[in-house]
Amino acid sequence: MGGVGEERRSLPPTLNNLLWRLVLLVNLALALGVGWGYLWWGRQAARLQRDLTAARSLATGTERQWTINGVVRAILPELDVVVITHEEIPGYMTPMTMGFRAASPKIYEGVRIGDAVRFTLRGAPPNVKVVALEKVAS
Ligand SMILES: [Cu+2]
Repeated sequence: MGGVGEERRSLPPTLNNLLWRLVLLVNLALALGVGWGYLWWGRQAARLQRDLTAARSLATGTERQWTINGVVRAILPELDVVVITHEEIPGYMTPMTMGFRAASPKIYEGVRIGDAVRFTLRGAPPNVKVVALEKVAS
């Protein structure tokens, strides 16, 4: 046992302590970085999956359905068209004002221009129709 010799070779207690803290900090930073990376990639993967699903259903013309909010801008009974400013239609359209064909004239009965509505679109894009429409408190 060369007690004296070992003590000389080891680092002074304060420097040793400092190094440990540094190691801990580096480990913590790495752990946080890796954790954040996993979260970020997880979110990216989920988003890609969603986009892929949306793109596939658009490409194959699969029937889909959305229920979204909007405001009625015009009603054209002779065409069975309701012009609506609509919010984003996930995987299909960005927010805009446009005309939608109604599945039947009953759909827009009692609805007035300026009404805030919640409506359901159904069909295989771009052949979608309004199948339900109800006024909401604006
Ligand atoms: Cu649109």
